This record gives sequence, structure tokens and C-alpha cells, in this order.
Amino acid sequence: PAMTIEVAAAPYAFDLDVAHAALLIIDMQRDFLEPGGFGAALGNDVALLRAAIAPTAAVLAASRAAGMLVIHTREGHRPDLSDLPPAKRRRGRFPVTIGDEGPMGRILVQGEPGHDIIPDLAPVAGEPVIDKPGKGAFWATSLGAILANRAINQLIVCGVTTEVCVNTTVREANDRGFDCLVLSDCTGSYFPDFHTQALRMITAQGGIFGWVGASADLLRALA
Ligand code: C5J
Repeated sequence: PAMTIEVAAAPYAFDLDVAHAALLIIDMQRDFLEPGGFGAALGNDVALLRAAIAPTAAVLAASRAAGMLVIHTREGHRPDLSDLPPAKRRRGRFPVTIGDEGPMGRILVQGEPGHDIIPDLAPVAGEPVIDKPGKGAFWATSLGAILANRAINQLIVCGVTTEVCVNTTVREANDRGFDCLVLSDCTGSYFPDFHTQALRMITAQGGIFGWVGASADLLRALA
């Protein structure tokens, strides 16, 4: 039987099996979180997302110390935009969009400064970084193979935004048989009500997509 540690969560405790769990940090990229980035240029208040940085950094440190696999994702596209669906490019009808020159290089293009993960949460050697063209981290990526090769069946999920890339990824993971614990204070949205409701959608109906917990409870369990 697996050695599990109980983590307080909603709708009920999450039995964490560190050897078969991964910390998945979604899209904590400069273009979404930094004052001079794409998100800010669209008029969003990045402070709402930045509140997740310190708790995520603490969870990242504790996960590394516990020997848990850590995986990072970045939303973005190839420089020739060959993996950018025209429909995604048209979406929003913003004056400046994906692939265009933005405040921190070409927007959501791999290799550009804005596409990179914020320095506070920088990956270290051995931590897979998944570049994903969509909102979900499984679609058109090797995430599923990486998790299968390590016999991972639980995901601790942090990142932005709660209702878009976090929610999409958790739904994808749930359908693939993963137990997901989403950390409320390690996720964030430009729209506070979307954040709240996105977390409620995960825990409603007995935890229809997974569990929601707080970083303090995970840190306590890992200590
Ligand atoms: C993410 C987005 N990462 N909101 N992207 O959530 O477009």
C-alpha cells in the first residue's frame, strides 16, 4: 500500500502520496505576471496574479525538499506561429495579440523574454518545462508521457489563471485519471470572482474535478 500523508482540503482530505505526485506550476510567465507585460498592457491588474507568487515559491521549495517531481508549463507558440490556430490568433480582437511585438518581446512566443517563467519560480535542472500551445497542459504536449513514465497519479496544481489554464488542465487531468489538489492561494485570476467560482467548480458535487486546499495545509503535511 502507498504511504500517504493527509492534507486538509475541500471537499475532504487529500491523501498525498509523495512518490507518485508531482507539483505542476502553470504558466507563471512574465507576460502574465509582470507590470510591463502583455496582461498588464491589456489593462489587467497583475497584483491579483502576483499574490500567488510567494505561496507558490514556498510550496516549490517544500516540494523540492520532499523530493517531489516538479513540472512547469508555459503557454506559447513557435516563432513561425505554425502551432497557433488562426482562431486563437483572432480571439479577443485586441490591437496587439499573440505573435506581435509586445512590451517584453513577441507576445507568447517561445524564446522571448515575456514568455519566460518569472525569476522567483525559475525551474532548476531536472525539472521538466512543458511548452503548450493551448490552455490545457496535456493537449499537444508530452506531459502525459512524462507523468506516465514516472508513475505519477496525483497532481498538486498552482499557477494562473484559475479559470482558464488551471481549470482546463485540471479537467484534462481528471479525465485522464489523476487526482488533483489545487492550491487556492497559489492560483490567481485577473477577475477575483472567476477565481472564487473556478475553485468552487472543482470542489462542487463531492469534488467533481478534484480537491482545493491551501498552501499552509500542504506545507504542514510536508514538514
Ligand atoms: C492562462 C490565459 N495561462 N488566461 N492563459 O491562463 O490566457
